[in-house]
Amino acid sequence: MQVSSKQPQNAARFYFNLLGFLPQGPKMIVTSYTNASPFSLLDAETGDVCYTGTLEASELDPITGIASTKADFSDFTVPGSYRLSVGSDLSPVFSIAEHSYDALTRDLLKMFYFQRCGCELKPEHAGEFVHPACHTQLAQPYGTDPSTTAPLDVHGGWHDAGDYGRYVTPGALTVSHMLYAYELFPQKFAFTVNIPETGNGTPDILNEARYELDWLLRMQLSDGSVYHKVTTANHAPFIMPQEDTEELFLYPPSSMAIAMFTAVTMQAARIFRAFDEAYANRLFEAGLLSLRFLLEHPEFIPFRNPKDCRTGEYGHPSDRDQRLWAGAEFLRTIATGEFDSLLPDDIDTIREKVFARFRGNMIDRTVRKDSFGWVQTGGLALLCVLFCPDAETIFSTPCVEIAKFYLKHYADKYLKEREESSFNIPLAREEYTWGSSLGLMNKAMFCVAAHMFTGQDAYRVCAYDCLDYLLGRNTLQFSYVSGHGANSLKDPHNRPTVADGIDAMIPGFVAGGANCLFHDPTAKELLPKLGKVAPMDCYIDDHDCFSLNEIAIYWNSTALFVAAYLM
Ligand code: 9MR
Ligand code: ZN
Repeated sequence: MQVSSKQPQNAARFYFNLLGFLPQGPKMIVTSYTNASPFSLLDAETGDVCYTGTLEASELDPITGIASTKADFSDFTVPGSYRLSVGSDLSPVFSIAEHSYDALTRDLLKMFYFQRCGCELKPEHAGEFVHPACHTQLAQPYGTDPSTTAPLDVHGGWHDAGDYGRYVTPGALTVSHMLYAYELFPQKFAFTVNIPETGNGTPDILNEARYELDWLLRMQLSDGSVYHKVTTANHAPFIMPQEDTEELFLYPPSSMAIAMFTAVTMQAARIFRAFDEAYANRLFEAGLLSLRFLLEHPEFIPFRNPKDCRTGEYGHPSDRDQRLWAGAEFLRTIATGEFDSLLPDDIDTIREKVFARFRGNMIDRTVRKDSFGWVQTGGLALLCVLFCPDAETIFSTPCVEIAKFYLKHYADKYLKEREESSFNIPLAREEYTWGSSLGLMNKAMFCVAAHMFTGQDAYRVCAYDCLDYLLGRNTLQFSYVSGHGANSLKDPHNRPTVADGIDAMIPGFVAGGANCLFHDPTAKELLPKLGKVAPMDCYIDDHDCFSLNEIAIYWNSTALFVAAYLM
């Protein structure tokens, strides 16, 4: 458990991004002063005053449980080491530096390598965090008889989170976050992260995404449907992955899994085309097969855990969000013309049907357009439409207008929420729930999209603010990213971390974050005892608290998207 602050008890408190600031980024530190006092920025070495300003007074905020003030020195851009001085109080030293987020971005990507299943993690790539290949046993389709139905080889992919399950919907989602990051700002991904494929001519972000895509392809059935997940019946205890040798089951297809598989294979086909044409064709054909299945099965195929299965459910009462996204990716990818030789004779009928449904879901207000999560994927459809060359021809002018409307509508809503927050972050009380890091990074991603699309700086600033929170500008003065920031995630709910006997935590893992809804027994018992009642305080760095301190691939991929854009 780790919640302590380096600052003395009675002194004023300073809440800031523990990784430091970028010269071109906004710069704001929250202080526990409550008056509109003057503040100054001091050179940490010489003590010289470099900048002066006045704190913005604020009132007690029920989300943070404190009254606080903001010191904004965004227009000061000189790299160096500084302290903030208010009254007789001095903040700890912090930096303004060009490369403040470079290592962070690399580690956020490298995390996925450590989640790899079905291959040995070797010392030359994994350092001390090695393990032999895991979960290589064949998997039995759930409810089938092994004497008549042969078990299948579905090795590979990433462990979803702190558990060893592999689930199609969050897997496809995470890959898409990575692919969009690459597709929208490829210039940011020239760096490598020392994985087995490094140096093969393909950027490492795509190499890593491909590890999951290969597994997704194994999860597809010959009729185009896709298994919802492959897991043991129960979560393993805290053991290393290679020790988890219980029987693996393939749980039945859901229309969410099929639609998300379709969407991500269509998107990946478009992006991998420049690097490996044969692979792109394979992805396209797999996507087309699943698309056909969706068209022939317009009904919702839900997924519920059978009674004897206790691993993650990733259920959802509708598949319209997923179908919207799948339709968008299909329409965009076929319009590139690059897969013309693979198109079937009835492509015009297929395109017409897909477009009609895409349009219906676009107009449907109940299908959310701002979400990049596994429950709702409408935000991905929005990215697909907005950043598509020749969008109006492919998606029709009214649909593009709808996408533009929602982009502005939600991004402006987040700006307003940020404006009203004493810590400058667009996170409402009810959003301090399981995976609040995703809630916040989702909004930051949306702001990145709005900034790219409109060029308006306020959206970029809001995205920085969200990252500042994740990296320490919160009431706990805690960085939710392991290995980044003086006070950072050390004891996550992550089986290998608990079982490996190594003291150090692998850098670059994002914790689920503050959650005031008491979703696990330890959190329920300890949070009130520790006096943590304000939503932003509701967090403990303890691996027992799975609803606060688990790690997950989609918490990393959203943070990766944001950090890479802003770095
Ligand atoms: O991230 C998921 C969170 O939004 C849900 O509230 C929670 C309970 O259904 O499940 C989380 O997902 C977990 C999944 O079910 C199994 N692997 C670990 C995931 C992260 O906690
Ligand atoms: Zn494994």
